[in-house]
Amino acid sequence: MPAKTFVPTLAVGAAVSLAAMVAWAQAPHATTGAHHAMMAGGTITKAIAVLQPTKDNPGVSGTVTFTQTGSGIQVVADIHGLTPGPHGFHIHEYGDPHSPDGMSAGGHFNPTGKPHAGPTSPARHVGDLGNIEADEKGHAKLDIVDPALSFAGPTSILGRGVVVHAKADDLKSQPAGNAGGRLAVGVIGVANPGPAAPATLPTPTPTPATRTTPK
Ligand SMILES: [Cu+2]
Repeated sequence: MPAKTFVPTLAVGAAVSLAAMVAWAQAPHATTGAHHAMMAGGTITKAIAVLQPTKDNPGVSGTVTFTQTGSGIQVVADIHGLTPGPHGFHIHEYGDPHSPDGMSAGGHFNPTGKPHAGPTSPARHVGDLGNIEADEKGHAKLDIVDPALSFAGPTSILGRGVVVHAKADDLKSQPAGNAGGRLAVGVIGVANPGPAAPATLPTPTPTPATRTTPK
C-alpha cells in the first residue's frame, strides 16, 4: 500500500506548491510594481540627461529629456548659462563626464559609421543634433523629434553622453563641426516617470552610533 498513498501525497504537495507560486506571482510587490511602471511592457519610453558643467564653465546647467513618440524620439532641451548664439549640441559615444574638460565623453555617437552633418541630413551621425540657440540671457530651448534616435538596438542612446559646445556646429566640418570645447556633459539615463522629486528632501533621522570598542 505505500506506493498507492505516496503518489496522491506527492500530487497534493505539488498542487499546494503551484498554488503558492501563482499567489506570489499575482500579489503586488512593491519593488517589481515600480519597475513595471518605469518600463511598461518592458519598453523604455523616456530618458533624461542632467547637464554638468565642465571645469571652466561653472555657470552652464540644464536638462535634456528624450521621449519616445510614433515618429521618433522627441528631444526637449532647456539650458542656461550660455553665451548668446548657436552652440553645437550632440550625443557623444560615452556617458562619461569624469574628465574636467568633458573629453571623456568621446567623439560623436556614430554607430552607423556616417560622416558628420546636420540633423536633417540623410547621412549623419546618430548623435548629430545640430545646434541650440541661446537668447541674449544665455537661455537655450530646443524641441525636436528625431527619427534617427532610439532606445533599443545599436542606435540606442541610453547610457550615452549629451554635450553642449562653446561654438556653433557648422554641420559639415569633419568629424565634429568645429564646435570647439565642451561646456557641459550629461549622461542619458532612464527617466523616472513618477511625480517630480520634492524640492526639499526630508531630513534623515540620524541613527545613534553604536560603540563597539571598549573605553
Ligand atoms: Cu559634440
